[in-house]
Amino acid sequence: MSIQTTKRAKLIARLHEIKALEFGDFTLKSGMKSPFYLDLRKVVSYPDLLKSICEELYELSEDIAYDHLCGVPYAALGFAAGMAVMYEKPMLLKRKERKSYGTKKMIEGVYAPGDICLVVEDTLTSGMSLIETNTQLRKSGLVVEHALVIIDREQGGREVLEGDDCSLHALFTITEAMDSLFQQGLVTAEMREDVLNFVRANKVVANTADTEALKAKPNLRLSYGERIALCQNPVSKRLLRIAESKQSNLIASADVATLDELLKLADEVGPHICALKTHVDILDRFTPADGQRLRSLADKHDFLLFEDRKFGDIGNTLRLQVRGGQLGIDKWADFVTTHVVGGAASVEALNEAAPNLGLVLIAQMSTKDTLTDENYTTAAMKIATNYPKVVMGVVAQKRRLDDPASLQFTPGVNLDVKGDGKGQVYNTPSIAFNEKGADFIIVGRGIYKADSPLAAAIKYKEEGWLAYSSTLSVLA
Ligand code: 5BU
Repeated sequence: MSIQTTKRAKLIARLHEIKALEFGDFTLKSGMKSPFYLDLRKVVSYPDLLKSICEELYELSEDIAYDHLCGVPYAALGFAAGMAVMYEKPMLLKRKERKSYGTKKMIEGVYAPGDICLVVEDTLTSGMSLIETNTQLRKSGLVVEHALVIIDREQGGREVLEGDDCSLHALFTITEAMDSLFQQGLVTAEMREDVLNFVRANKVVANTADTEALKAKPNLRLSYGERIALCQNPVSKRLLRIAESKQSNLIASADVATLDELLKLADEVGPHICALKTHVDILDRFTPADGQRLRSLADKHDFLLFEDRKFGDIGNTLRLQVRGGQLGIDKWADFVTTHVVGGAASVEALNEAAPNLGLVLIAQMSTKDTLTDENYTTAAMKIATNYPKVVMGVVAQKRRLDDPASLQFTPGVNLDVKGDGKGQVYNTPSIAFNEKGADFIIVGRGIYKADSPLAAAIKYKEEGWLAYSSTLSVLA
């Protein structure tokens, strides 16, 4: 056994000894029964152990360049502070309470925009609290690309973090911890199996090992979290991560006439949406600098920017349109719509010109006499699935491809009216999810024309989430 292995084995044995890792019959906060209980907060009472863990975490981070350390409050504060003192690394403190939109800072400490922050967490389950910390740090101008955790419970958090562009470095996975305890004679084979079966059966999101199994069950309606692992497009992963953490599948379509109205609406409904859809060519004024103002709001409230540009031209023109012009779409948008009337070549051309933009193909329109017939829609959806790294999915009114890695965006959603007298056909969120196969609903006038856009956004968010939740299959 190498020195390295011995050190790690001792560490896990000591965690077991102080009952930071306990086995038995536990009832979790959710009411669920668990055969083990993990509480690394106890470690602060054992300086020797705290020190060894900090040493190990530091070794794990040796190849990562960073300016600051930040522990996810509260459990990981001791570890981040320990590393900061032992290795003379500056630390930042993230406040736990939500900002009440005053001047109260969420991040304490001295830093400059663009500084790199390494995040430290004790245990990783769903990854949601880590993501909340990452989001706050990023909103404050810091760059977050890596996270250190002591124990990864292997319940899918790694994939959730991937969707947040954050690489995970774990000291132990729960499998490694259980194997080591078993080899040291500290747990029985049966106990090890119980724990591992429990974590496998209680995935928060699917992990990579489940990918093939999930693909083999195409008719299952998977959760946003589960689909993060299946999607190859990085913007899709981000969108799914936001949907899961904000419990919102609502995309507000901000078809207002002026830039001021757009910015106001974005700030108002921002906390309740996963993306803001724009048509910036209808605004009274817009430059790429205004795109950056939108970007700041998107970062502040954690939503993506979806420019509904509906490209549809030959490759050379597409390239000029996406990169040039007065709008500078590729400088600020996260994803865009494109018609595929020009064939797969248009997808390739757009991707070549703007490789970081997610593409959503218009497979079917919501108007009553649309020309997107069955053949066209099927062909468009085929192109979508042929380019999984580049294409996020389709705009459509009916799901025809059961590929959980491909997202369906459904406009034409309104709770109050059936049409607009100009061809638009409306359905409710419930019909969009239950009958049309939507993954994300797009609501325009239902929100920005409402007396209170904020109240309307909350209503559509709640209806959308309820409708989506009712269509979920439980991951076996
Ligand atoms: P509404 O106000 O909720 O009707 O706005 C719907 C938005 O979705 C609007 O910006 C349209 O341009 C967009 N849309 C649509 O309604 N139907 C389609 O088939 C496509 C886009 Br593609």
